Amino acid sequence: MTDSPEAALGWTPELDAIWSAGGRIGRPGRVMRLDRGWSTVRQSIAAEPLRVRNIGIDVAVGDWVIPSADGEKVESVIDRQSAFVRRASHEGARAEAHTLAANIDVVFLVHGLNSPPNQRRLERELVLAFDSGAQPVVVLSKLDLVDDPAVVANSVATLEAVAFGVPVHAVSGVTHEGLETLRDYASVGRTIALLGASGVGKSTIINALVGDAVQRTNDVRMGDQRGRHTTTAAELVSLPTGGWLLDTPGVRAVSLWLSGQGIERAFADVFDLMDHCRFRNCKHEDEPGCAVLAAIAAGDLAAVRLHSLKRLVAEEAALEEEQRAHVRAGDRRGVHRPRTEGRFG
Ligand SMILES: Nc1nc2c(ncn2[C@@H]2O[C@H](COP(=O)(O)OP(=O)(O)O)[C@@H](O)[C@H]2O)c(=O)[nH]1
Ligand SMILES: [Mg+2]
Ligand SMILES: [Zn+2]
Repeated sequence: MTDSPEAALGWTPELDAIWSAGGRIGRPGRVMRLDRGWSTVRQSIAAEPLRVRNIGIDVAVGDWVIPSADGEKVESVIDRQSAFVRRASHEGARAEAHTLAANIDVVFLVHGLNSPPNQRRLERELVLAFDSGAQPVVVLSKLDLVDDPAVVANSVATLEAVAFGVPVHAVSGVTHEGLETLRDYASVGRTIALLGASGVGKSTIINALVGDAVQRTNDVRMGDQRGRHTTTAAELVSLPTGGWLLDTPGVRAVSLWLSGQGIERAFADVFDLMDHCRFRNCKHEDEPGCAVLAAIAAGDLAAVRLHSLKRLVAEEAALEEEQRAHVRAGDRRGVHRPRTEGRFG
């Protein structure tokens, strides 16, 4: 008898190493769905899923968990390889982190070709994607709506200019052009998620990948409500490619938590320049020997990109401050110190 969960569910050598270090206790299963305190857990592709309770434990869709011996509840959660973390609503209190989904391998950052490419939005999404630990991939949707190939090429190039090696693909969820490329990211056991503004075509792409119309477009057909499907619980949906797709009632970029490392990766070009500023505490405003300002003056760096970075750093600093307030208030959650600290004076 083997204790090893199937790779088809997304079990990886990294997860196996963590489980082994803990003594290979119990039998790990993946949380496929969450409903009000209950997890639907699959321990193998073949077996029926278990329904177990989440009592006093933070469980997210995509987590690998160990159910208790009696199968009643989630005993423990195996360290997440990636996570989407949401800042809960403020409602008078302080912002609080909450994990929306875990162990996502690839996140599609979806933008519509029917509107001008938005570098600022993409920058923010890239930061969030890198923060999560998932691999970002940019998807330009609604390819069928654009007749002029030069327009597509311009949108791709504009986003590539801030994506630094992150792949950019143009697709249509309607004609399915370009969809094969997306399927390649969803091979056996791999988990993908989509992030993007409302209306960019996420549900349409999901429908096309899943292969039937179980989902969920906002299209209301012929005056009835049949096109409207409301996803109420987050779940992992199986794909014909053997991969898994995270389907949620809505992961919005604006509601995700910024945590530091993502900024360094999404703005690696600016950070590389900052290493060459004369003063270690350069604010990149008017200091002599500022390599960032020199690059802007030389036309090698867009000034808006520095502004974007400063805005995101400020936003992150505000979040960190709220988190510290939590800790002072007795919350034992660890405080992450961003590497951006001190680099903007
Ligand atoms: N022509 C065309 N329309 C699309 C495409 N993808 C989505 N749409 C339309 O755009 C609207 C929003 O799509 P939806 O998938 O619900 O977007 P979501 O909010 O990101 O999930 C709907 O009216 C879709 O029919 C596409 O590739 N081509
Ligand atoms: Mg949708
Ligand atoms: Zn500087």
